[in-house]
Amino acid sequence: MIKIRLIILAFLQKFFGLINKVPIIAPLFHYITLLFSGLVRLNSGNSPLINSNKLKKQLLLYEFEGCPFCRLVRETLSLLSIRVVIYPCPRETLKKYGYLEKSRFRPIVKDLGKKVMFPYLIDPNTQKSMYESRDIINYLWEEYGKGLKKPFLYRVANKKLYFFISSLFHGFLRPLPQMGILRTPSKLPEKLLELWSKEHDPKAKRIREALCTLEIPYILHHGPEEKSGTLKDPNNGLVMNSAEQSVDYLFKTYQVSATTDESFLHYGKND
Ligand SMILES: N[C@@H](CCC(=O)N[C@@H](CS)C(=O)NCC(=O)O)C(=O)O
Repeated sequence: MIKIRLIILAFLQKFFGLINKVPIIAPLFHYITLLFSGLVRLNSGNSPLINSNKLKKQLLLYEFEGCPFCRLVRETLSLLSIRVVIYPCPRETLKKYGYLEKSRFRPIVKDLGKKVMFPYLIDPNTQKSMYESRDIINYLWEEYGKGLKKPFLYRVANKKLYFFISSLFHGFLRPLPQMGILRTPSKLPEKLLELWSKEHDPKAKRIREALCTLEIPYILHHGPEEKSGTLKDPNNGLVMNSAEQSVDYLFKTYQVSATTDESFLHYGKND
């Protein structure tokens, strides 16, 4: 069963890799797959419930875009409208689980929590830190969402069976290494970039994938101050509203060498 999934993923990786090189078709392909990756999750994380941007200290989340468990946590942050600093930890290789050597932020998680597993949340307001997506979600509701009603679609999307099915699509729809799966060596910007994002929004997801692949830390906002998909880079005084333009800018400005390129056929837990 797992082997079949990996063969399908490797096929899609090749196929999408080819499509991604065709200038007219590529943007359409991105739009459709990004749109479906939100729909498959029932646009969970849409319609913010509160605005807790007034939090004394910002939460910190170590995660990566290609990880379905991390998505669960971001959906909840988006729904509760909690601002968070994202430290992207894409994989260095598909071959080994929990591997780190050159990663920018993975070593921090290993030092702090003793495991290389994602998502990992730190809340400096309560001095709490934790692994396990379900524990993190429960914590966020308990700490920041008390008394608020969970929307129906959010509840369905969080059911274990539904999560299992949707996480298959998560990989099938966005299978390329530079979609927040494998790292690309980059320059570390001096100041944190800022992104306004609703979790299901295709534009915002495309930009998050690029920031993740490049291991660029950023403040993830969910508030109404800017439209979802707005990226600000205070290092160059730039504000961008287009996903294509932002992704292009990020790779041109910060990439220093090639993205790790591996086939899902080499995926293993630790070989
Ligand atoms: N039960 C954990 C599972 C977390 C998990 O397996 N995360 C994977 C990514 S999807 C991971 O950290 N893999 C190690 C790696 O990517 O090297 C949760 O719900 O958070």
